[in-house]
Amino acid sequence: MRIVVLTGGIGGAKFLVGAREYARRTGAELTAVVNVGDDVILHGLRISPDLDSVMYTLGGGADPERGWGRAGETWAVKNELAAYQAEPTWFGLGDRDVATHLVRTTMLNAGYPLSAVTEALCARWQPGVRLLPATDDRLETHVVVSDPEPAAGDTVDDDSGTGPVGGERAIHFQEWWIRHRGALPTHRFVFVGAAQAKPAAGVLEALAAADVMLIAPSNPVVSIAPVLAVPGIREALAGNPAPVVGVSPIIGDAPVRGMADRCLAVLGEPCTAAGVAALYGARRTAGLLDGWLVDPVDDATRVDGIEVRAVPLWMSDPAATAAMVEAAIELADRPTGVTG
Ligand code: FO1
Repeated sequence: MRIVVLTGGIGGAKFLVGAREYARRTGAELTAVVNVGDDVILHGLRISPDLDSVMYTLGGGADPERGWGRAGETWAVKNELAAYQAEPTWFGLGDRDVATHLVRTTMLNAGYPLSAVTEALCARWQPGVRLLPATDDRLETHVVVSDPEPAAGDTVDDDSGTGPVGGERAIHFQEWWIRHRGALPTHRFVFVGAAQAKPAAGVLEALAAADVMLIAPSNPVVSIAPVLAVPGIREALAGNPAPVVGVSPIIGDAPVRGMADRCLAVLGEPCTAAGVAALYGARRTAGLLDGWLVDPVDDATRVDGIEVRAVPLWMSDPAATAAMVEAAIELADRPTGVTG
């Protein structure tokens, strides 16, 4: 069986640990298509937070408390940059992590696409999952906010074409999240470069050959939407008759982790399992999903055209997460009683 997972963020990395366990047990082949909208160039280095979270987590090198960056990290580079007042000082680059960004940036500058760079980095980490960036092209998530106090180190970029108008400006997602903790008055998210981006090498082939496609319990607005914004990816999911099953990132009225509640509020969408399923939509009404896994606390969730099943969704350990994945595959195999 060939399984393709659309994923991003730290929740997505944890989900892949369970998916890998399931794949090892069943002999399935696992490919992850990973969000690059969080990517940013800082201090001359190309940083790919979601690819790195997945790579470090699956490779046993992630910091378990933070969820991002390396275990056993030290911060000499960060402190030295701060001593030079080199902005942005709100973004912390760990010493071990810097080595990854140096290798990535060197290879990109030499002309290798991000997909090839990722494969090279994974030769060290042996994640046991094929990791593909959604695109090899530049795609950055920017956030249009009410103009906060201008300050040194601001990273303004409004080349989205939908760009800021009077009293608004676009800032990089990392600035919105890390520097401002998502607390600025926020109007919309823009995936800069998405319209021109092409799926990375291997993405369309993996989706066409998939026996089941899973959407990880990642942030639907800033982790999964940028993947689907790459022209051709949504169409590839829809064009493969194999089932698509999503896993809710919301339990009750709160995200399993991260800032999905804030992002959904910006879109005016409810922070519920049903709300996120409706955002993805049912395949039979030109959306994506055949099936949707929710937590037992959301057992009452009903979405027209989507088969909903309840299983515990707390990713407390790899075995619990593998059980979630198994339930998703079972739902894909036997979607019964679809409503609507
Ligand atoms: N998150 C923070 O809250 N503060 C940081 O200084 C920070 C630095 C950082 C460096 C490299 C990296 O790969 C991730 C980093 N993150 C940091 C996490 C990141 O901002 C987000 O959690 C992800 O982009 C969301 O998936």
